[in-house]
Amino acid sequence: MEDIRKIISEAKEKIKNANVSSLENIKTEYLGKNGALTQILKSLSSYSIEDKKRIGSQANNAKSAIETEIESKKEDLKKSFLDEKMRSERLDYSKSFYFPFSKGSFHPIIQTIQDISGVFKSLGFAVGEGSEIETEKYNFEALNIPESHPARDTHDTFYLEGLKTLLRTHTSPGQIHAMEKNKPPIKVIVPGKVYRNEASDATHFSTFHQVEGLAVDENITFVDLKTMLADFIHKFFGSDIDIRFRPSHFQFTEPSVEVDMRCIFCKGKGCRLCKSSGWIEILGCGMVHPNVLKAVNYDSEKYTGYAFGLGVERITMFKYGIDDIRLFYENDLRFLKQF
Ligand code: FA5
Repeated sequence: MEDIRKIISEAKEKIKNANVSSLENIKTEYLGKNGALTQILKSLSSYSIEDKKRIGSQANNAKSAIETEIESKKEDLKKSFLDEKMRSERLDYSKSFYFPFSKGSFHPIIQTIQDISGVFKSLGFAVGEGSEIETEKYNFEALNIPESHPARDTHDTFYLEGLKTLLRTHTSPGQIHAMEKNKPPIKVIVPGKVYRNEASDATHFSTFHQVEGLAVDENITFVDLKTMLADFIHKFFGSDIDIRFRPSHFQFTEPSVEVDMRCIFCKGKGCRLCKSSGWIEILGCGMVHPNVLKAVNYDSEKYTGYAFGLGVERITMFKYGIDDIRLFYENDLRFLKQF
């Protein structure tokens, strides 16, 4: 209880002195996945029922109090920003228009999706489309994540109120749609926007883009996946890029792997962006789990396949040396005009 009281007063003090970017960091520090309060809530299982109730309710009150403080600080910052903007950007209505008008351009993320799609097309993939609103069946069940499976908790899902639908948390439902609509052999990518109810930092955002990939045929092996991905990465970034394959876990692939790129910001020495590891994760992948093939009535004895999902924002950050994912979504023309 003493720890919780300390956390509240420390957080309030930090929020009082925060600016726009440090406010997000404070949110992550206290309320994020590994935040101070989240840690306390996670540790509750080791307490007696009485203590669990007492500490749990205090921790939840503290969480709401910090959230309220952050929201009210956000409003204050927004107001002082707008006041300042009004003062500094008085429009001169007497000025005439400048010709020619600027035509605008594609957003860097859309450009990257087009570039990524171009490379995959050259590797024999078709380009498919998915839907941002999905049902639990496609986002979870058909992907071998049954109801009440703990893997659902890691997805930080936005459910749509009153409906049995949600904002897709990854592009992997695209695998199921592609298999339902086609018979093997299949070789397709599905790019699109995904949503997660999670705190943002330099490499995480609550709305981001992924490119899903799926190949199903007879005799597809893990070697096909590995060589194809290495081929893609070298075609996209050039041959001197350093990547590593790291064992991982996804419910819908077995075995599963994540691919990291050596951090270009610190050249692998360790920095804020790569969380001192020298590597940044860009994609998850693996061999399609037999249960996923069975969910679409494919013969899992006859067919095998690989699947992957890569993070478009991370790839764009690497491509152009951008050190904060939030820049993509601030709509600052000084940033966007560089692309
Ligand atoms: C998935 O979403 C799996 N569906 C990927 C997959 C597909 C695995 C097919 C196996 C087979 P993950 O949550 O790790 O996995 O996200 C994949 C990639 O999206 C990450 O490697 C990262 O590049 C990017 N990513 C994940 N969370 C965020 C976020 N909050 N902000 C920006 N990019 C993110």
